[in-house]
Amino acid sequence: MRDASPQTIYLEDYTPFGYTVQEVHLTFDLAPSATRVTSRIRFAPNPQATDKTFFLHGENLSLISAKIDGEPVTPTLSEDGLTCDVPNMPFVWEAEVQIDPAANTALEGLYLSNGMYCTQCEAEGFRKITYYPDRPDVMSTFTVRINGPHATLLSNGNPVASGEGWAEWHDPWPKPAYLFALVAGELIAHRDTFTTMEGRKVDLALYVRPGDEGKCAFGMQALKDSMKWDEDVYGRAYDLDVFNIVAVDDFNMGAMENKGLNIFNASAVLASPETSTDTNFERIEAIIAHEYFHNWTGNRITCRDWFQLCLKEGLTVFRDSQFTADMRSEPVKRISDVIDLRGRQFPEDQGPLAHPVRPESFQEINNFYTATVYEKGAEVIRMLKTLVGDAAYAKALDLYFDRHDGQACTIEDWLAVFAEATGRDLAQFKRWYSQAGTPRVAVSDSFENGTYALNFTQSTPPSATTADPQPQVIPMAVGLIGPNGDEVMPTQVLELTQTSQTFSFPGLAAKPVPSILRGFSAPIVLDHTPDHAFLLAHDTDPFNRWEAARNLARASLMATIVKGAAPDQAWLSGIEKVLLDDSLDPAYRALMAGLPGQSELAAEMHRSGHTPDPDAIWVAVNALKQALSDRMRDGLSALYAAQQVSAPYAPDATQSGMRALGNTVLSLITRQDGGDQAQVQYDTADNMTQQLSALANLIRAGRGDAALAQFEAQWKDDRLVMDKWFGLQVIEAKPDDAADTAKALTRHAAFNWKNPNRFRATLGALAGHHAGFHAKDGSGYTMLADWLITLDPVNPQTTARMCSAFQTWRRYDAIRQSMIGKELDRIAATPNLSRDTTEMITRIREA
Ligand code: B3K
Ligand code: ZN
Repeated sequence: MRDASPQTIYLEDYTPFGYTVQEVHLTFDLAPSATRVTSRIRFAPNPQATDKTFFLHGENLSLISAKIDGEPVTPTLSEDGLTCDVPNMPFVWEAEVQIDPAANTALEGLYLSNGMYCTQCEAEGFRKITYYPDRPDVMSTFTVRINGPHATLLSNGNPVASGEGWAEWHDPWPKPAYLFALVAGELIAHRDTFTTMEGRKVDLALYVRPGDEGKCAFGMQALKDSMKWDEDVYGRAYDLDVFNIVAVDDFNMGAMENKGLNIFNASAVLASPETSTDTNFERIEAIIAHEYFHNWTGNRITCRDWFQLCLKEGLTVFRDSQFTADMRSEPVKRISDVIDLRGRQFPEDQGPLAHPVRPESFQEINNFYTATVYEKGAEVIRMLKTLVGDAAYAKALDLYFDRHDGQACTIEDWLAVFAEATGRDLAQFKRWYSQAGTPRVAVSDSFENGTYALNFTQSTPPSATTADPQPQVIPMAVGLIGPNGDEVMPTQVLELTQTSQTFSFPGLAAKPVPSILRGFSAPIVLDHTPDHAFLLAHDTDPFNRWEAARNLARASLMATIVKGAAPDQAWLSGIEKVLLDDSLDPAYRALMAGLPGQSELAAEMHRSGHTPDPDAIWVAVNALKQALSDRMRDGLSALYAAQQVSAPYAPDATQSGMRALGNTVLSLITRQDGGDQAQVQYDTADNMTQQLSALANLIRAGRGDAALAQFEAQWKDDRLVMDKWFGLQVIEAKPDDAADTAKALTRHAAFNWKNPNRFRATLGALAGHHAGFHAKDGSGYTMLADWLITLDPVNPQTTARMCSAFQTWRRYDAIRQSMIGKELDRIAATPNLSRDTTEMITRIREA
């Protein structure tokens, strides 16, 4: 429902709640449209708080009865909660409410997904379950009784007792309500055990719907690997007798770290070689690790308020990226993370939705689970680690866990342990948490009398939330390479703190070529044009070698788009060499051959004073791929054959790297043979990585119809595979056909738009198809706006998230801007638009 005047919440207004909660008892009597929730909560006045207003959040609840210390009371009800007179001493609050899980399409609170009850409480969903101080700084133990006729009845913590039609759970670790969870349904458990370094035997279970039993083994192994890794690397052991994961079909995001009962989008946990790609396997491993790592960074130590979200999310993303780097390849993981950062976080930081890693105000907190909070938040921690060093990082983390276990903390608490462990003053570093925008660093150099000098000038453009950005602390990892290609100075981390700074390197025989921002040591844009071809050939830093290839490709594409130049020979010959270099990891070689995203090229054009033309970008990208294919024509078959794996399928780094390179080469072959090899791969594939890639090539070659029909017939009963079928047709459509293809798919019998995975697979694919979404006739814009308007009353959270497709609208020409502006106006004018979507559209329109 539209809030007449949506309220803005400010970080600076934080005050503690007037009461502490000592104990929560909940009883659920489950019924699809009339679930009864009875709560018994022990409150006590909070000595830390001056405001003693007793306000409990509550939304869409029917209050049946309320009592204080056993006596009926009549609270004052409002749309968002209740107030009540309470004694100035400890008391017991009891309430009974009725809720309607079957009508809950927003997938927040308690809802039904294919007949299974499940919950999503972060950030503010618990208030849709019962009246409660639904804020992360109110922590309590929970005891939960579930009455329902289901085989599986789960909640947080340890099982206490159960019988026919009921189960009781107790979570001994105090937690905020956002970590509460309940699941009830007819589920099958895939079981295992893990013994912690403290000798505690933990029963593990992955609960799935019947039919999905065969897709559990990989997720379970990933869980055990994560548990072991957190012990080995961070010294953190698990702390309950059981750890349960449940897969659900209808879920707004990837997964949720509820204490002892993680709930996962089925797409983020179920995997089998036939139905999942290597990329799916890697993502699943990372998400399982991420949610598991939250047990310490998020659950044992949580956030004081939602402005501190990056305290748990930035740190946990950083930890899961360390895990993936350890499990697989560090350079490949780093490159993939930077591609993702540039693809999702940079546009956010450089557009109307820019906000600091720790925002200072919001209307709807769900709109701030962003790439900035998560991914830039993780980059900030990576920089901190680079600056203080590994040993000091470990010491600071130990101090953090010791000092703050069981608390709800702030970024100030986090930085204080680093300041204390290292003696550093982090006042300037803290700007990374308060300033929005991507810093740009320009580089110039000189060489005189054997001394090489590098000058760095940093600047951050003003943004919606940061009018006057100040210089930040930028760890700049730099190496120097001599003219003969040998490294003359291994990596050193220079610390930039001022607007302009010069660093000198004496004693050099000749002017070196600098390799700057090695390992992408800070989330910035570097303005520097060294000899990229030289660095591509000689850089010892794998990230910067990849970056050199990227820079060459970007320059080549820009020259084609702006001046009609032919593809750059330096890129073509450099990449050919890399692709044929068997001494390099195949996964790395596949990444080297990748091109910058089309949206990234549009941003680059806009920045350099050109109006991006999505069609011209599309044409240039295809011309460069064609040129590489033509150049390598004779060697492609052998290179492809060398990547075929004869061993049984395994989703490990070695095999998936070979398949990644094999599929990169297949796309080059398709440009020569029109899809013959792709057809062979499609017909013989025994795993989804190769089947899907072959299908993509066939569509691109204009001969995908038969394979698409075969694929649909083969996989019509597997909803996760069918999401791929929906998405791929849009992703691979020619720009002029993208919106029509998406439209036709929305008329398909299997297009269940209320399922977020299917909605995202289809409409998200359209939004991600740069030239298709920005088709000249505006069909992409209208199509997306129509569906956002349709989805908003049903699922505001997923709608609001997808509004970001419009965030870059000011880059484009006047006609496109006017078409998008009209769509934004149309969405904004929709009656009863949700608070989530209203906030997003307002911020985007203000650009
Ligand atoms: N903490 C959850 C995200 C909740 C999103 C709420 N809109 C998953 C995660 O980051 O691990
Ligand atoms: Zn998280």
